[in-house]
Amino acid sequence: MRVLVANTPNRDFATQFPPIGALSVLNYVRKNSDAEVSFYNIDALRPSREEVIAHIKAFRPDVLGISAIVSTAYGYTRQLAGDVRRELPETLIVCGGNLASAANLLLNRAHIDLCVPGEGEMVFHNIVERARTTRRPPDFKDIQGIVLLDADGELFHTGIPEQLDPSLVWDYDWEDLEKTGTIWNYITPIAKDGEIIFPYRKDPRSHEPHRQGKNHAVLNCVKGCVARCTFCHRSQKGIRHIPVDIVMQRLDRMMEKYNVGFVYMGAEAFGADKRWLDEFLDQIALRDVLWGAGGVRANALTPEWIQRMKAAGCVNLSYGNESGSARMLQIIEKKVSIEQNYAAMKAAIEAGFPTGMQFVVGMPGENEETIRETIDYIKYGTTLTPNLNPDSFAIGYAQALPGTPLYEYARRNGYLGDGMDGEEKYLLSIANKDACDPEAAINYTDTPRLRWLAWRPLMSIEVNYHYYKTFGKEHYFKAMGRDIKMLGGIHSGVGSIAEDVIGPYIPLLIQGKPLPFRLIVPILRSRKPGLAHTFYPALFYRLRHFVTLMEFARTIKNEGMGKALTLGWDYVAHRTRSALGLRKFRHGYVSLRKIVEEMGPSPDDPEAMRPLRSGR
Ligand code: B12
Repeated sequence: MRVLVANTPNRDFATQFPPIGALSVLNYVRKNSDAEVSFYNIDALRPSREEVIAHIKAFRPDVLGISAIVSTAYGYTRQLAGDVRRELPETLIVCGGNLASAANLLLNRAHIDLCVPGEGEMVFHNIVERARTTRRPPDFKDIQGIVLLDADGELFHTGIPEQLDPSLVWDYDWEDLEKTGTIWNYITPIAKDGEIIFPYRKDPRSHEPHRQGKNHAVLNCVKGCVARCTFCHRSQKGIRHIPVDIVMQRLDRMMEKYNVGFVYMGAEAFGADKRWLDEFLDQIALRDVLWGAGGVRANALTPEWIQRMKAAGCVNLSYGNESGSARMLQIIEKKVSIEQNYAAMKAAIEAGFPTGMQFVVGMPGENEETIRETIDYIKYGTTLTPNLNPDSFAIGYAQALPGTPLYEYARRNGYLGDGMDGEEKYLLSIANKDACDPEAAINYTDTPRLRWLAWRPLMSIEVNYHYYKTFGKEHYFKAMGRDIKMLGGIHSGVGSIAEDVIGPYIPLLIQGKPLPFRLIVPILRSRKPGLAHTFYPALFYRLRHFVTLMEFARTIKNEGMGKALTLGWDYVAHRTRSALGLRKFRHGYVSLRKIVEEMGPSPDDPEAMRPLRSGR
């Protein structure tokens, strides 16, 4: 029995977050059967379409498992499954990962035989065992955790199986990455071009002699989350903390075998369980590694816990701030108050962490006032200390993904077109699209698209100028010059023009001097014209009332007069509608999940889709 698991390439370059979902499923089958298993790291290797098919044909899998952990991988998954269906008709094609929540499309339109929307280890093992005798999807109906088309072609959900005990979660073998020659994409030197990477370089401990030459890696320790934000998708219920002794065994092996001395906690709700955190901090402190924690909830850690984390080697933490508006935090069902959002930033910055901020704008209900509240919050968070970069915040537009209330809101309000055709067209339109790319995003607000597009540059203009006014011109440009390379990492935009446009002038910035004004034209002509307001904060602040007009001009330049006029008409139509009091968003500021639930079950949905639509 030959089993191949492959992942999908997301974004322009491979992530450094190891494909732990795929590897855990693979390792579970290896440990519980005599099947010959192999991993194909398409995300890291970035092979061409022809090379992918040649690789899979050479392996001749009986079962191919596609690990599609983001729903923006629909396009790639459909293409891959189509190629395999054509070349290897005997192979059973299974799709796992978060995309599997779009089972109606995958099974009816994308050549997938079986979808595994939840935790895959046990389910995939059962599938592999059953595939020894049959490849007909209806013959898998008694195996829990699968969505398939039954003998009548009807969608059938076989039920949600038990989840793994926390001690068995993410039991993967790094050697599977060694075998694919991709391990050094995930175990990386702590220094790049002679500079220790962000955020570790901000902590003096990272420069201690005994840490030089050590490697960095992701350490996974907490699966799931305590919250259910309405734009966020996860198909598994609740939160599980991997027992600390197991986490430490895994860390010890990484330190011993791969010379790891720096780790980033791969968690979506780090610090939610204080008894676990207490033991974790004691144990990790003994290992003298430096580490960062992502996915911390703003109401999870007191300043005392943050100080303890710092003492145990933590150099940074990051929150899902999402919004500076209490009303939008309701819509998002963040279960965090605006006061907690403010206090969280204060606690992290006062601990000396270079904590940046992350936001989602454009959820239903967002308007000029809520954007203003978020601008004020970012101004607060980025000027708590002069040591941060004015640009240390990221803004993504709300992106509807299957299995989230936002997706159901979009679907039920006609934003995704009709039926499966509409859904497929939408998923193909966001194929490999980032939330920070508004072009692929849908405007769910009552604000005209031109103004909605202008919100993000307006936020940067206001926040940059506030920093500039707070700490002064010289400090502003020094911070820009100091972090230009670091910014390359965070805001790939700056990195891209750093070399060819402003490169020679970085020394000027480092002296606290502005860029020559003549550079504004090449920057505006570059791939990231929006960076002009980063380097000319005072000028763009004075021009802030024309930011919508600038979006109009940018649309003419990038997409032509036709598209710009369409947006112009949309602007007039929106303003007329709101002048007449005709609003799309006619709900109170309550959880979007509640708003969708009040719409009742969607009439045209097969029963089997219900658990997938509602997510966890
Ligand atoms: C690292 C990461 C990234 C990396 C890399 C992703 C990658 N590897 O390709 C980067 C930064 C590129 C990224 C990008 C995005 N990400 Co991201 N990312 C993550 C993060 C933090 C870890 C990913 C991971 O590997 N998790 C481990 C998971 C997959 O393991 P697991 O749950 O145990 O896996 C189980 C099941 O999924 C299943 N399974 C998995 N594979 C397989 C295979 C088979 C055959 C079977 C049977 C089962 C199976 O069994 C596994 C074991 O139990 C997750 C959050 C999280 N902690 O999961 C978000 C997450 C995956 N990302 C998310 C999103 C939304 C995005 C973006 C779309 C956001 C955006 N629009 O900009 C972009 C992609 C944009 C694009 N261009 O396509 C969402 C996905 C939701 C969804 N339905 O799509 C997540 C879940 C965060 C969230 N909660 O919202 N991301």
